[in-house]
Amino acid sequence: MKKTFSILILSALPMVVLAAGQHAGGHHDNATAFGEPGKATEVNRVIEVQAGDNMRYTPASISVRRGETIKFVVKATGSKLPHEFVLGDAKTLKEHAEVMRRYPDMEHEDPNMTKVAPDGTGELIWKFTRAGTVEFACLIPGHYEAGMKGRIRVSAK
Ligand SMILES: [Cu+2]
Repeated sequence: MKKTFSILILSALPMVVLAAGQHAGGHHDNATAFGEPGKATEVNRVIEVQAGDNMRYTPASISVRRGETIKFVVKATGSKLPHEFVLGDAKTLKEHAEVMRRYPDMEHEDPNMTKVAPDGTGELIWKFTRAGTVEFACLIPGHYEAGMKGRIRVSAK
């Protein structure tokens, strides 16, 4: 009995950690180390990203400048599968993918992501506030594991 209990606690832990990570921070509610939700009135550039049913993004490598607000227009080019475009750092995305895999029916909807129906289009406006590398991924179970991810290089200038 005691053993079962601790296993339950352990499997629930990643969700708690994720929830805490997403809702932490007072003033800038959704600000993260990899940026913050951008305003539609401040979009500097529109970047189109195709999400294919072959579990690949095109382009998979994107360059932006620190301070830029980008509107990502994500198009699912296959007609069979839904996809996502979730921004984050490598560690967080990996952990999030693990939770999604463990709880396949879990609905997630966060300010750093957009969901795309088969043949559909999703939009995400994001401001990059720090130089470095930001990753993006599709966290639908099986997609991330199949390599559905990409990289955004944020230059300091
Ligand atoms: Cu996908």
